[in-house]
Amino acid sequence: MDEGYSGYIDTKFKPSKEYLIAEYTFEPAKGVSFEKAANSIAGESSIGTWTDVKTIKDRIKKRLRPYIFYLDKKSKTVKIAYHQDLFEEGNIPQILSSIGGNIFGMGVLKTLRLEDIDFPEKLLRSFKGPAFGIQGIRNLLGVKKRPLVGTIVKPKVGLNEKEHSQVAYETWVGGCDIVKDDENLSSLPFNKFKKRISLTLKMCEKAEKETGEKKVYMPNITAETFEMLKRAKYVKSLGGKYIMVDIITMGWAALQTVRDQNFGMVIHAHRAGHAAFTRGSQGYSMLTIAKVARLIGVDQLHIGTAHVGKMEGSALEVQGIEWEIENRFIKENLKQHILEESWLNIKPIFAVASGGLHPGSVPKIIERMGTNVVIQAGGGIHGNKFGTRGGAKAMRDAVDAVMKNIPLEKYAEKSKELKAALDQWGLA
Ligand code: CAP
Ligand code: MG
Repeated sequence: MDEGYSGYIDTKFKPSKEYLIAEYTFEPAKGVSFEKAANSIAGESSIGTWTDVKTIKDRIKKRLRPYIFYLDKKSKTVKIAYHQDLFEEGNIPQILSSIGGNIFGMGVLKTLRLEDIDFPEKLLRSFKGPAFGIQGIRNLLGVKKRPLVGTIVKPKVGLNEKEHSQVAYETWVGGCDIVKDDENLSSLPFNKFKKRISLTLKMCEKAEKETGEKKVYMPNITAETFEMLKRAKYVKSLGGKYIMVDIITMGWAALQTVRDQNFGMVIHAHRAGHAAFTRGSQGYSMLTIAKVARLIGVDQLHIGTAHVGKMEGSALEVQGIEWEIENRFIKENLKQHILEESWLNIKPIFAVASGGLHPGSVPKIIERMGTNVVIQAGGGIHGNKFGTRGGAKAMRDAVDAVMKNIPLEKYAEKSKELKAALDQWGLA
């Protein structure tokens, strides 16, 4: 068995621009050699199967055979070049079914992780990428340099539409730029989508008038695809500028559809469930998820907090992802399993740091993630002893303090809300 998967190793091969490169780390199953396992990955994700088939042609072998051109047993890494003709342009599900599909279930592997994908120009140009990206969002909000400040209405679910809109209003007037729904709030018996959106967008307008600042609301439109499009259209009809989606649970095809029909709105990407793929040594890396999301065209994406907040993800890993999504040209970094990539016309997107953050987290977030970041706090705002408005003010004060290079404790002498937050949760 398995004689079909062989002969793909060629460490002298130098992939031309017509090849997609995938980097994997893996551990073979007991008794299986590293080379055998690598051949199986390469074969099953392209033209091979477990035995030689009589239907294979020389022309297929010649043009479409994969090349394992890099193997390193110590770091358990291989790089495989796949000819671009193996992939359909503009079709993420097909690409991932090929290089990130069956191979995850193969008996010859104990673990497998798709670390990164370097897309060839032809494939890259077949995707739209983000409509707005970092600069588009900064223009929309009129915020030039500082990080954007956001909140998630809390409790996650439970508030009715009116309560929801009121909490949103309080955070905007307190100092937040952005208010978003939580990932599990869609249209529920006690909080219906249409009513929530219309009330909250009205409050957004009111807050804009009162503060003289631009404010945005990110309604979670996640649902079945046709329903999602209806919801997006509704948001647009009421003057909304943003939509939010749960990119993992909705699926890549649905995300492509929403990007195609975004009605000119910014797309905020929540990644709930990503860790089912990205945690540990089996699955896709978060870097891979982030690259696919940028390619399809989300404008901002949750990538973690660089070990400051409540979610898993080392500072180094999160920084690597941030570098990838914020730049046009990425240099290879073997140690971090980051491949070279040229993003060409695909715009850079905003990193969203969220999960367990509070005002005391802000200095470290900015130190580790820079100023091109959306800093979001749910509990860290609505848990402030001065309530939601005070909590939002504390968060904005923390960002302003860091931008002015003033230590938070000092800034807190003139901000009772910030002081309360620091007393409650300390400095990260
Ligand atoms: C944050 C959050 C986000 C997480 C997701 C939550 O709330 O709304 O969904 O940030 O994680 O429900 O936990 P808090 P990630 O500010 O109250 O923690 O951004 O890592 O995908
Ligand atoms: Mg959430």
